[in-house]
Amino acid sequence: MESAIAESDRRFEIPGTAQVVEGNGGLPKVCITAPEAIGEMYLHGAHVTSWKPGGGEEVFFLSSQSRWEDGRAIRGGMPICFPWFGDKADDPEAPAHGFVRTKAWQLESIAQVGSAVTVSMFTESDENTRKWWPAEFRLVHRATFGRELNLELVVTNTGSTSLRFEEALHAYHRVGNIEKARVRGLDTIHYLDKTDSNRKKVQQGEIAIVSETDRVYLNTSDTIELEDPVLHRRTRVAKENSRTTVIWNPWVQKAHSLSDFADDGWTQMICIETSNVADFAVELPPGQQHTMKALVTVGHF
Ligand code: TA6
Repeated sequence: MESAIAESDRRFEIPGTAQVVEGNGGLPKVCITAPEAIGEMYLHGAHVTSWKPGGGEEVFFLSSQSRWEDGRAIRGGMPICFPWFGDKADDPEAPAHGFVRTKAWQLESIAQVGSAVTVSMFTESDENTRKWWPAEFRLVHRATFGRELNLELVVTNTGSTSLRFEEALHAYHRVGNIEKARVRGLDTIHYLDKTDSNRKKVQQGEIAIVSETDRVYLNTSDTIELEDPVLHRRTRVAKENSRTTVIWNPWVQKAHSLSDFADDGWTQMICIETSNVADFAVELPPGQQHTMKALVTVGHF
């Protein structure tokens, strides 16, 4: 009896470039070895866990203590938050950041596009999703692994009533030393400070991480720049159809409180999240589609 992974590989593999293999915890993943990039994407949560442009350094942080099991989110890489962000406003029992990051998605296609590879996965409303969220939807995550990482999150309202949802590409960027890194592109932007009862504040200048940082920057479509003098790397995140950016570092105590995160993990990561959350949740009429895009590029200095 052919395993589901072997069957999937037979259907979608591009010899020498993309395979479906067994990953951590026995979870299926797509492994990409394209001329311009190496990468990994799990069907569990349609979760990008690795991208190495030009075969060089890893761009994403992945927790050494992450869980790899159905019903749990992978810690690191790029989890997808949908259809709500953080805690569900009207249901404290609901899973944080929604339900699509903890479930198996289906592989739609793998395609070679020039010297890059595009992987497309989807998930849809079902009896489990309706328990938390009585809506009909189809969600596609399309990731193109090349010198750049091109990400699209496509929501289709397949029902007969309007949808209201939040979404985030909750990317964990790897840094050499968080205390030396700087984030630019949010100067003068208003933000909600989740470490201070969601008080509304204004960003002044670049961001330096000096304590637990958990901020939702509002009404901004600007490109974010992450400067890392330890890895001599400058990462840019440009976006489309996204009006909020979340910046997160758990620092010492919060890192210690997370069971799937090493105590010193906070020194090597920062989350930069292309999103539509809070007052910028998306309203989507029946039959309509919304596509949020992010383009990640990496330069060295
Ligand atoms: O994106 C920032 C945030 O919402 C923080 O509040 C923090 O909780 C983080 O996400 C991680 O959430 P998780 O549910 O993955 O532990």
